[in-house]
Amino acid sequence: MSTLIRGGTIVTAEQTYRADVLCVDGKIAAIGEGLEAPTGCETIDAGGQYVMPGGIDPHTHMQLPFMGTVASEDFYSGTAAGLAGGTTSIIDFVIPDPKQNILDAYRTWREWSQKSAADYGFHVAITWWDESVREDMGTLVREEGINSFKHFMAYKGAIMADDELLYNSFARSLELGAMATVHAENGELVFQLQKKLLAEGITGPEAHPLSRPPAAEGEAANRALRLAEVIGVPLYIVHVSTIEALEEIKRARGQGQRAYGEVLAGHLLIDESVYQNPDWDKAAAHVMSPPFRSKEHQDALWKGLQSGALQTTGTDHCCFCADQKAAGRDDFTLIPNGTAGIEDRMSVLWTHGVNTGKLTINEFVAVTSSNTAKIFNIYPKKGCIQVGADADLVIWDPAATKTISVKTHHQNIDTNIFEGMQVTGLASHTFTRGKLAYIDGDLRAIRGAGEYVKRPAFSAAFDALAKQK
Ligand code: DUC
Ligand code: ZN
Ligand code: ZN
Repeated sequence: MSTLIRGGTIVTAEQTYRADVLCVDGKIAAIGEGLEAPTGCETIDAGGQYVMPGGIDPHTHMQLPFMGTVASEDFYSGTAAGLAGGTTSIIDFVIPDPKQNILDAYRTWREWSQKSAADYGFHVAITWWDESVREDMGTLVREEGINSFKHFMAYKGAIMADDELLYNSFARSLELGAMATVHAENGELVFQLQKKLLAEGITGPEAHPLSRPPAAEGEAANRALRLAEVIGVPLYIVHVSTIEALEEIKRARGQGQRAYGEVLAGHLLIDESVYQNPDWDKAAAHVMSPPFRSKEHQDALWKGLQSGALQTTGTDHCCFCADQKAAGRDDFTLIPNGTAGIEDRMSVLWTHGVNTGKLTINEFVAVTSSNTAKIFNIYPKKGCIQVGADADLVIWDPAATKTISVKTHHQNIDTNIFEGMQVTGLASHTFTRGKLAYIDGDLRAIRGAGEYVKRPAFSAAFDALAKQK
């Protein structure tokens, strides 16, 4: 099967140039001006448009069992929605219950993800510790292509990792050549503040950000980074939402630590006023952790992205509909945490990043795709346009415009946090390993067409680091 994308301007993280791209059997086979279409080859005209690596969302939770319910978006509907927005790969999370065998949990998530329409991989959360977990982490890295382990420093009484667990798992990650990652919020502090707010009779969604102040994130980011510094393991902090956490990353990087930060499209563009909405459902629809913050934090996050202190953008796509959020009508701590974004991440970042001059088009590719591929060791298979790479491509129309709405999105959720936002710059065509999955509003995602992407360990680089210790 071959496709020739003709007449577009290729944009990678490094370069912008006019060339055609020939895709054969799922891979990029040739790049050059005036390429000839082989017999039987489909030709797509990309004149006046950009041809970019498909987006990679490093942070999604499809059909996650969480807070007494299950996320409404499954691996098929979620990856299909991603394809409609130009995202061609995701890294989701296996989250074992405490005491659940982590290999069993991994197999369960692999089963669920069979229906994916786009390629996918997994970070595996370490939610408890014993010798079997230590052993099984090795199996996951050596045999299953897992190279990152996630630690929730929040969610006390459920999946929270204490310092002992962080120490053991970070040290084991270093040994294995895997990246340690954290959700940085001080879970004890959040728990105590939740109790205090409820006791004071503050039970609505407006209490959610009050229970998770920026200091709770800054403290956890500092603690995780300091542990990682002493242990010598690289650390990636997911969904950085505050100045406090960003400053910790900058400090660590400035001291030569291998520290990375991800920012969510939602945290860049939505502020905490959403929790004051007198319509309970609308306020609850924005309950996610960490919460949306003040404009001051948003400005700092943009600068973090522009300066390279934050390297990747994700969504934490985790969908709960109004009937699910209603579980917390009398107690905000029971509102399932999560919001959607996979379909809109690329267009909102283009609109508010590229169109405002904050990001160049090459930086856009870096922060939506290439940096994630590099940090999680799947580059240049993913995140780049070169011969031999997977033909995960998006043809991007910088002039196309739309108003984001729940009425037209493909995500399986009854609300959209970007509702009413006018965006300019949209995917016109999305290819997943050479197959056209989206053309101008026509979503042709195929259930089960996505493949699991193994991510090799970083042994050589890690060996060098471990030796310095
Ligand atoms: N935050 C959310 O909002 N949802 C899923 C997990 C998380 O950390
Ligand atoms: Zn999180
Ligand atoms: Zn998450």
